[in-house]
This record gives sequence, structure tokens and C-alpha cells, in this order.
Amino acid sequence: MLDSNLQATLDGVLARNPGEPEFHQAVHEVFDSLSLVQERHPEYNDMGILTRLCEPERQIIFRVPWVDDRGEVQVNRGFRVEFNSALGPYKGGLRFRSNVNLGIVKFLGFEQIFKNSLTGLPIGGGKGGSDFDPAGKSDGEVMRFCQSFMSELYRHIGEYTDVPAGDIGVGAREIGYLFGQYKRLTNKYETVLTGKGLDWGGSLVRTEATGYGATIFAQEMLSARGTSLEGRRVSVSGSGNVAIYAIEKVHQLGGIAITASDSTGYVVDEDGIDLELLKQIKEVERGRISTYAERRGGRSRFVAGGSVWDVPVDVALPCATQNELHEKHAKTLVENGVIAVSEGANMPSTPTAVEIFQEAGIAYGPGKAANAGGVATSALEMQQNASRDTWSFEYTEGRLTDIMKGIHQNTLETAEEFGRPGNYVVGANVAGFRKVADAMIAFGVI
Ligand code: NDP
Ligand code: 2IT
Repeated sequence: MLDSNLQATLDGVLARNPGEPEFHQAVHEVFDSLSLVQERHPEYNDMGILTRLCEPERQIIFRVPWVDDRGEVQVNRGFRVEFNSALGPYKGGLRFRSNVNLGIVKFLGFEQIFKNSLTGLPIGGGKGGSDFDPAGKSDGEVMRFCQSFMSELYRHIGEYTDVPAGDIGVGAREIGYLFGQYKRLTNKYETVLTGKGLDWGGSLVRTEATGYGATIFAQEMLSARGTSLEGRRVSVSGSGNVAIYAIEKVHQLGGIAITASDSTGYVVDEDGIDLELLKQIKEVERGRISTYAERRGGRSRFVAGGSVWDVPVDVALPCATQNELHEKHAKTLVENGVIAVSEGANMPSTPTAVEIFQEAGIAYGPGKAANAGGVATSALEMQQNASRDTWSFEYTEGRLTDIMKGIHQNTLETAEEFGRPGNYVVGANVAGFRKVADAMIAFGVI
């Protein structure tokens, strides 16, 4: 139950942003946690912090025309939502996928504010993207799209203003085309994007960072309960950037990751996912997950459609997309004895699924804490660029590990402080919020 002030603020936000269910969902969850803070800090209400926080500082929507390989003109829609710059330049990924709309970009940008705050690094929150889907397009088409997209975006971003990166559908290839066009238009070789190639300003460990971080977060949650990933069966959804490196870290920490998926279905491999094969199919060939079982054989199988969450495991790492893990999936996981869920994706569990995890007392790490390793390492890329330096893999991974352990500790302690021990949702929302809110108060009403 929210108090009347908070409820009125929430009602106002929902009414002002109709037709954006994912944004509503993200806002709702944060408000639920913040009712605990409002009692102790009436100044946040007096200063209109929540009303201001829910209204992006700037929203940019633009036309992206490009010519396909048949010579036909295509038009997509581009977005960049610059949500909050209290702690630093707007920072957050670009998502290219056919279902992208303003509500999805706003949910992602809103989550990013709290996530970026939790990293402890000087980055504000933003997100962007397009309803363009690189899947099935030629390299030439992707290049022309990216050049057109950047031909508008470039005037809104910059090293001290807004620094985009990758997300679903945006990887090294897309960042390359986007960076090339920015450089050409501005004549500046600056840190305007992260996730750059290693030869031209990128950081070691950025590719691995989100998946590694989500697994490290799982390990920390288990460790707080006196156990570990060692010997644990782990299910992972997705087979993109986050999923692949979550699996890699599970194996490094002695667990056995037995699943991967894409939008066509999932594979189960009782001998543990063969990472070299998975990387070859997904990173090199841009193929489908069904190919994995065909080539691997042995005790692996492909299940068309179906749900990866039906597979009995000790630990689940959702690493595909929002609302991919529903009530019935959560029930199945709990019945099958899952002990921890750590989210590599953004908001993959529905609110009812989260409730089921929490009522069952399992360790549940929400995306804004558990997947913060990606954006944190983007901030480390910015640091390296600013000092004209490059760090070793070992050093950078050490920084990532320390940041993830710090986020775990901070969220755990904050949950305890606010009377919800073990509730990482409350811990992440409150700890992330406080820093942003205090900075906003310092700046006055802007
Ligand atoms: P990729 O594009 O590399 O991979 C996405 C994966 O998820 C693919 O396997 C894709 O399958 C699957 N997927 C995407 N959308 C759907 C859908 N609607 N239904 C079923 N499967 C789907 O993206 P990332 O790995 O980078 O991102 C995955 C998640 O992690 C997203 O939620 C993203 O916001 C989040 N994240 C990413 C970070 C990063 O650094 N990249 C940082 C923090 C969070 P298919 O190939 O069939 O499309
Ligand atoms: O959701 C996310 O945190 C990302 N897609 C990464 C953002 C970034 O700026 O590295």
C-alpha cells in the first residue's frame, strides 16, 4: 500500500504516460520500494523529487530513412530518452528491435537511472534505440541504417552530455558504424559511445561485463547464504551478448550452465553448454540456437517454442528480454527447487513472478543491480579514454568484480536498514534512488 501522497504522484505519472505498460511497470516497482523512504525523508516529497524523476529531462524522437539492398526507401523511428543527469552524463544503451517503442525506451531509461547510481560511478541515466531489426539485414543495410540514425543523433550526444552503448540488436558491428559516422560528422575522436572495438578505444572486459557481472551477483547472493555456484545446475535464457558471458562465468566458478535460448526455442545440454560452439553459431555466424543441438549431438536437445524455465535447476539467469519469466515459470522454478535468480536482462521477471520468488524466500537479484556490470564497465571504458590509457584484462575484471561485490553489499545493507532483510528489490531501488535524489536536492528545482 502506498501512502496518499505517493499514490497521487504515481497516479499522475501513469495518467501522463498512457499506453506505456512497461514504463508503468518499472515506475510502479520503484514506488512500492520508496514508500519506506518517504516516511523517513519527507523532503523528497516536498521537493517534488519523484514527479521530476519520472519525467525525462529530454525525449528525442526522429525519422531514420535509409535505402535497402533492393534500392527501396525504408523509414524507421529513432529514440533517445535523456532521463536524468543528476549524477553524470546520460548513459545507457541503444536497442534495435522491431518491438521498440517510446514506452520500452522509457522503462529502460528509468531503470538505468537507479542502476547507474548503484555502480557508484559518475553516470546519469538514458536509453535509446529504434524499431529497426538488424536480424536478416545485410552488413550494407545495417551500415546505412546506422549512418542515418547517427546523422540525427549526433547533435544530441557527446562525451560530457550523453554516451550511448549497445543493448539488444546493437553489438560491436553497429557501434562501429555509429562511431564512424559520429566521427565523420563532428571531426572529433571522443568517448561518445562505449562498447567500442579494442583497437579503437574499447575496453577489455566490456564484451563480457554484463554476463560476468550477473553471475558474480548470483555468486554473492549465494555466498551471503553460506553456499556457492560450485556444482550447481544453472539455466540461462537468451544466447546473445549477456547470455554467452553469463554462461562463461558460471563455468569459471564451477557451476554447470545447461541451457540457452532464442526467440525460436531453447536448448538443454546435460553436459554443460559448449561455449566455443555457442560463440561460433551466435557471434560468428549469427545463426539460430537450434543449430547448436544439431551440431553438438550427445546429450543436448532443442525444444522448439516451450519455456527454458521448465528445466529443473538450482540457479536461473534470465538474460533475454523484459517480461520473459511469468508467474507460471516462477512457480515451476520454485517447485523444482531453484535457490537463486539473478537477472542479466532488464526487467525479465513479471511483478507476480517476483512476488513468487520473494514469498518462496529464494535469493532474487533484480536486473538493475545484477546486470549493472555492463554499464559499470562502460564507465571504466570512459575512464580509460579520458586518461588516454588501456588497462589489462585482469585489472579491468578486478574492478568489475569489486563493483559487483559493492553493489551486492550496498543493496543487502540498504534492505536491512529499511526493514526488508534479504529483499534486493528494496535494497536496489532505495540505494539507487537516494544518491540521485540527494543530488537533485543540491541542484534546486531544475
Ligand atoms: P542480444 O541482442 O545480444 O541478445 C538478445 C537475446 O535475447 C537473443 O538470444 C534474442 O533471441 C533474445 N531475445 C531478445 N528479445 C526476445 C524476445 N522478445 N523473445 C525471446 N527472445 C528474445 O542482447 P543482449 O544480450 O545485449 O541483451 C539481453 C538483455 O540484457 C536485454 O534485456 C538487455 O536490455 C539486457 N542488458 C544488456 C546489457 C549489455 O551490455 N548488452 C547490459 C545490461 C542489460 P533472438 O536472437 O531470437 O532475437
Ligand atoms: O542496460 C544496460 O545497462 C545496457 N544496455 C548497457 C548500457 C551501457 O551504457 O553500457
